[in-house]
Amino acid sequence: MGITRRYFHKLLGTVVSLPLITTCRNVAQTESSTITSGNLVLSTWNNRRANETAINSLKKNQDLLTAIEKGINTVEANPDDMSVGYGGRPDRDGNVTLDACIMDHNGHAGAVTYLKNYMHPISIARKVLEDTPHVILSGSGAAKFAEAQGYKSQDLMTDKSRKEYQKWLEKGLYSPKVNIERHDTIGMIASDRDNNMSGGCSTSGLSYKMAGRVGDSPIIGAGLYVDNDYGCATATGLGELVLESCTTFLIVELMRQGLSPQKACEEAISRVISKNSTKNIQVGVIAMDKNKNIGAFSIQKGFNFVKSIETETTLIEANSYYS
Ligand code: SD4
Repeated sequence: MGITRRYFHKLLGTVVSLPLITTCRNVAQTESSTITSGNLVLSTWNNRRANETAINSLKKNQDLLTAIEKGINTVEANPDDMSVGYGGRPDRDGNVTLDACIMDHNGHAGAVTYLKNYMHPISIARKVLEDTPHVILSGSGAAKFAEAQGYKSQDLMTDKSRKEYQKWLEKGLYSPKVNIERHDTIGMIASDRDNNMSGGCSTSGLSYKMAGRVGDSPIIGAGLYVDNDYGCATATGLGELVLESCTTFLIVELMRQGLSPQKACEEAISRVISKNSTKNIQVGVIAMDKNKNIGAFSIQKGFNFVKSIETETTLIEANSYYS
């Protein structure tokens, strides 16, 4: 059933060789932000409601982690988003397994991986950060911790996701899709009025993945990275590629070395491309620096993100390597 990882890499085929800092085919326009002060929230995909929830929370002077948690909670509870939380597509054994992480402006992080039956992994990840000596709790240990924290377990499948899964079982082919439905995994990064930055990321991972598979989203430096002195970044798409290139750590490190968020995003995507043939695979990234300049880039066309400042929320189409 499905394809093996080795076969998958074979499918990826010829590697493209690129110089260190590349000139991308499709030059970005998200180079700078319109604001240098005030609250700013960016989220992957068209997660408008999440962004507005987060910016409203910041406007009320709630702290960054609360804003991020509240924002991401709206997506986790939405049964129509089939890549996150409740209603998320299951693994190939029919279990919805969730990954999430959160990172604060002090550089501390909490994460849960392979968590079953709890709707709000971002909240539990925050508890890991705040109430444990660890960074990651996984599987049954994460569930036990969630229960001890007062979270109630529940079935996360909906009629729709169950029906889709039954249909999928007829062929049982594993083929990650580019830009599924365009309202996918949520990665959120935010900067407050003091220019402190934090971020969070939450997903049900790739549909019909193998049981036990953990993606990039809960891994610090892959799905999310925050360095309050320089910037932060989050990623979405085919997690294996993000994991193998430490994509968000790389973006922040490149900003630390002086690249703008846009150039850093382009370079990090180019690194992914340089190691893989990119037909039919998608990775999208967003980033911001200490001065609230922003960047975004993806391999394929079709990746978008939302940006909220205190007065408005805008959906922005990211530029991509392939047009
Ligand atoms: C994963 N990166 O588990 C996630 C999936 C994703 O939009 O971002 N989908 O690989």
